[in-house]
Amino acid sequence: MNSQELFNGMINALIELDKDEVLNLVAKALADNVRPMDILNGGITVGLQQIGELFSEGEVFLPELLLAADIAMGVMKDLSDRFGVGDQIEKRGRCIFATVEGDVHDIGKSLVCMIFSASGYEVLDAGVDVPSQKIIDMIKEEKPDVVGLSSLLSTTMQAQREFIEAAKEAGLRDSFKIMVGGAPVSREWAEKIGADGYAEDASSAVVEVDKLLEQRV
Ligand code: B12
Repeated sequence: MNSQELFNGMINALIELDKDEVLNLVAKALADNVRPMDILNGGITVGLQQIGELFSEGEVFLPELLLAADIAMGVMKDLSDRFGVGDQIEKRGRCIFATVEGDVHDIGKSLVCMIFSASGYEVLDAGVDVPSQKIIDMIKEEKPDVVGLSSLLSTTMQAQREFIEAAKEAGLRDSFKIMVGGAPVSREWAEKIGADGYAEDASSAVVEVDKLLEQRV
C-alpha cells in the first residue's frame, strides 16, 4: 500500500468508527516511515472533515461524531512523542493556546499545541471553553509572547473579538501577539477583529508566529 492508500483506508475506517483498523493503518504508515504530520493531515483530519460533512447532512449523529473525535484524539496522543524537539534548551517563545468560551472543540487546538511544542516553543494549553477573563488572568501570570485562540463554531468566533477588546481594556493588548484560527476563521476575519495573525493549519501557524516574533525585535 502506498501512503495515499493508507490515508484513504484511515479515512474510511474513521468514518466507519473502526478504531482497530485506524490504529492498524497508522502503525503500518509509521513502519513505512510516513511522517506523523502527514498521517494527521492526510488521513485523520480529512476523515474528521468528512464525518463533519456527513453530520451536517444528517447522515451521522452526535454520538458517532464523539466516537470519531475520541479515536482521532487517541491517534494524536500516540503520535505526539514522535514529533521530537520540545525540550530545546532555549525556547523560541512562550504561547498560551485556548479554545474560546462556549466551544469544546479540542482536537485542532491540541494539534496546534503539539506542533508548537515540537517546534521549540513553550506551550501552555488553557483547555477548551475558556472565558476571556481566565485568559487575561493567565496572561498577567505567565507573560506569554503569543496567545492563540481556536473557534470551530461560527457562533463562538465572536469570542475572539471579545477577547481582544478585553485585553485592550486590561491594558495588556500590546504585550503579546494574538493568533486566531479554527475552521470558520479566515484571514479577513482576523484583520477585521484586529488580531495579529491567522493560520489555516498548525504548521503554517508556526511560520506565521516566527514572522510575528521576528518583527517584534
Ligand atoms: C470532532 C467534532 C466535534 C466533536 C469535538 C470533540 C473534541 N474533543 O474536540 C464534538 C462531537 C464534541 C462536536 C460537538 C459539536 N459540533 Co462539531 N465538529 C467536529 C468536526 C467533525 C471535526 C473538528 C476537528 O477536530 N477537526 C480536525 C482538526 C485537526 O481541525 P481543526 O479543528 O479545524 O484545526 C485545524 C485548523 O483549523 C487550525 N486551528 C485550529 N485552532 C487553531 C487556533 C489557532 C490559534 C491557529 C493559528 C490555528 C488553529 O489548525 C488545526 C490543525 O491543523 C467538525 C467538522 C469540521 N469540518 O471541522 C465539526 C463541526 C465544527 N461541529 C459543528 C457543530 C455544529 C457542533 C455542535 C454544535 C453539534 C451539536 N448539535 O451539538 C457541537 C458544539 C459543541 C460545542 N459547544 O463546542 C459544525 C460547526 C458549524 C459552524 N460553522 O458553526 C462542524 C463544522 C460540523 C458541520 N459540518 O456541521 N464536534
